[in-house]
Amino acid sequence: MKQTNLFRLSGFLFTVLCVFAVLFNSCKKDEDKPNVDQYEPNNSITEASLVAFNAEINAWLTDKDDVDFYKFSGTASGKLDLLKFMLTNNSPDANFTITIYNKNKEEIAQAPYAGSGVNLNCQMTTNEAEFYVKVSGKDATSYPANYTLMVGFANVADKFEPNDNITTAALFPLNKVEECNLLPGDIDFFKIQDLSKENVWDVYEVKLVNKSTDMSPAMSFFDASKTEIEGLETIAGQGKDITKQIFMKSGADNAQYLKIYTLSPLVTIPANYTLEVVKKNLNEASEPNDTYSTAQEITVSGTYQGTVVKKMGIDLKGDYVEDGDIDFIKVIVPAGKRFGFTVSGINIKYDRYSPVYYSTGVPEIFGSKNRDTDSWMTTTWGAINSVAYYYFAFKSTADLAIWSIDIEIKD
Ligand SMILES: [Ca+2]
Ligand SMILES: [Ca+2]
Ligand SMILES: [Ca+2]
Ligand SMILES: [Ca+2]
Repeated sequence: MKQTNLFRLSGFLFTVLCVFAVLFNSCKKDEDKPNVDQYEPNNSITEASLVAFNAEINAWLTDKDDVDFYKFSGTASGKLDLLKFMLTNNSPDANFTITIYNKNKEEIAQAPYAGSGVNLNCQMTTNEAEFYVKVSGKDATSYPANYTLMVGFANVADKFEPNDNITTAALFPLNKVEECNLLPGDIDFFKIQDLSKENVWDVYEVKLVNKSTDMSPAMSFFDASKTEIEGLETIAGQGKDITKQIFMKSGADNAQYLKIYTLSPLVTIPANYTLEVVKKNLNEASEPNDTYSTAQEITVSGTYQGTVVKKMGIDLKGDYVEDGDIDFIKVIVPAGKRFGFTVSGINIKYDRYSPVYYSTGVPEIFGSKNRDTDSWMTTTWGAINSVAYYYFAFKSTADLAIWSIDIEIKD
């Protein structure tokens, strides 16, 4: 017996699963049979008879040495699908097998003999649409031994196929539950992107609900440059779900890629799952505010808060080395007024900038960056004779850190 489970050949993957139904045929009558087998001569692969997918072939093995070759050819959809081979045994005691060849006439699988008088049902996953099939048999006590054969696609690919590699990843809608499935050898890639705003960090919850008892789901993530993000790979046992939170920046230049596959072989095919990517909306309404030119403007006294959604990586020298959320505020102090502030927030760092005296002025960091943790300070400048713009940039050494600033503008 040839391989009947997972095996790869020439870059595409086949799984052949066979199911034998112990159904002794009794319905085919002799009057159904034409006098000659219209598919003969078909005794070698080079003289295979061309047959359409889903057409019922009614034919005979004329003697114990007869073999019948068929060629099936269609247009490949590019999607991995289940190809079913259904041979109905119309002979009382013939024992059939089928052998499958690829378009290059290379053998890729042979089904086990079904048994005397027993039907043969096989399936395999493929994204090809050209095959040769050989029907052969043994053990019949009388010839010709009649059979019917039908080969056709099950059309079970989900709506996101083909998405078997990162370059064909399907864009996945946010905040919507979608039905998906895996076939043997299948991998599903999805592109996660949020175009609602430019360059705003947020948290997205990726939820895979496993509808299969066979599938051991696995998930990994890749950045916009299609490099795997370390530390995010998640696996679960058979029949288990996966929920994973990711940090991602919105906008056309930003995306993450999600890869879903199974660690265990599938028995029930396809293995269904639902997928949902929920945006958590954890950033403040004034985003994007990551540069001084998009700073949140503050003109009245009060307490202001925000969230640094994604921390910034800091190296041993204390320099920022990773992209993260920055929240700028711009306090507008009218001429003749004084201004005081108090900053608080666990894991919050902030840069304070020298005042500028025209609204489009480029601020410069005032002295060294303030990176005290959990610190607070109050500063009051003397009133000056011009409107003044004071910038602050809040950063964090931990994700989802909340900053708070009390601002007092007074005479
Ligand atoms: Ca033949
Ligand atoms: Ca896929
Ligand atoms: Ca923020
Ligand atoms: Ca921000």
